[in-house]
Amino acid sequence: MTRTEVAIIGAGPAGLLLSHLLHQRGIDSVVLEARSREYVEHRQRAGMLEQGTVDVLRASGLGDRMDRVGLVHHGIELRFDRRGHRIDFPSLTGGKSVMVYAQTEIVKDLVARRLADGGAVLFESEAVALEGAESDTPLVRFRPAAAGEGAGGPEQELRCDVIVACDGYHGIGRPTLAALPAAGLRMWARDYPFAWLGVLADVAPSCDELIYARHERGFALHSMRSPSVSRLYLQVPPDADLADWPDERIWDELEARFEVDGDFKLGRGPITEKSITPMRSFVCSPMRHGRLFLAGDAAHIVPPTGAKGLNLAVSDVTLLATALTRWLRGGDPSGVDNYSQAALRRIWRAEHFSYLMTRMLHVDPAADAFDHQLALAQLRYIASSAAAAATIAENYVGLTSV
Ligand code: FAS
Ligand code: PHB
Repeated sequence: MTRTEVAIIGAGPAGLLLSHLLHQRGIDSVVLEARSREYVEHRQRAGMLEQGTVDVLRASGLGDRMDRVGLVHHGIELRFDRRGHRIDFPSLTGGKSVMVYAQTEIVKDLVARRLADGGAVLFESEAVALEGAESDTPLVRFRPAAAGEGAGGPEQELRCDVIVACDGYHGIGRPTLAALPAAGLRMWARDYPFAWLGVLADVAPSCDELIYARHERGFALHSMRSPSVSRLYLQVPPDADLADWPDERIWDELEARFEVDGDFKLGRGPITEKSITPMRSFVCSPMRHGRLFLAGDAAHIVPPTGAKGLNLAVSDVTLLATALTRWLRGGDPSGVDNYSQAALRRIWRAEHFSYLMTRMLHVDPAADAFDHQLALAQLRYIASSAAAAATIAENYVGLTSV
């Protein structure tokens, strides 16, 4: 593999979807992924799709399995003061809803489709350098999978017209851009004094829709993956160690935080996966310099309280696929020149919503009683005002224009 039009770094949702959308527009790409196919298809992450993401997947021929096994949801519950308050999406957003369909399933669908279409997705092939972003002949140096031994073969070069780093927060795309003075890269970051302990459990969900709970002991989220698999999250300290969280302690803590007047019983079952995710907000700008572009988590991170991370990755690459097509096929650079500015408008809107949901629903250990009352006052306002509830609903289902 020595040349392509678009070299894509990373086979997460951003990189795979970009490759698929470019293929549909007749543009050749190669996806380089450091990890194995097994790893990327089973890494537990997001689960909530905005209406816009669902529309993109359906329109690009990737909606069949999602529509068969995904769960359409018409609202969420905010739980606090031992009471549940439902936020109804269709009545507050002119008929919109959301879809629960795991990121793992989207990645499986995308990998299968790219390979079926003859796409080049090179697993266990780590990009080690992105060169020539300011030239007309950029290239990627990568270590392909040595035959049968996983990543680490002799270094190879992939020449291309454009490099798109979809390589996540810890990838090399952003540092490469940062090392180009002319790019003038700026970064904004906020780390939160808590993390999420996420579990996957073989037990039927105890609710029909997601429950976001603020309890004095901390935040908890009840999500799901199917009628027989629950996905739950627990606010923990940023330095929490999974070794300190045996299953029983997790279930006991979740039960305590979901406490509510009325009949609610949290079902328990075997926990099949546990992970701790740090909580941060991060944005960098610009998301393009010369022939190097960033998309998805490579350029921005949101705390998952607003369920925006995966959805932002989809909106970035949808914008970029159109812009690159206009440039590479029509010689019109207006789309790529505007990509960063257009993407960042949506990103900052999602950053604010995710920040607001995180501060409102989590118990900050450094916060004082006044902060706690402010958060409860905001929750009570949303529970009692259609106008306040509409701001949550329209951001949660995804804004068509920002
Ligand atoms: P990804 O990080 O998914 O993919 C980047 C890919 O690039 C990876 O496969 C990586 O192996 C590869 N890569 C990196 N460096 C490379 C190199 N040098 N060469 C080749 N390949 C390289 N979002 C939500 O909305 N809800 C959630 O609950 C949620 N939970 C999350 C939990 C965790 C632990 C994490 C880390 C994120 C979570 N997110 C959640 C956000 C997540 O879903 C991201 O938004 C989403 O994965 C973004 O997709 P990508 O931009 O494709 O990046
Ligand atoms: C999930 O199902 O993984 C999920 C749902 C909503 C969130 C975060 C995670 O806000």
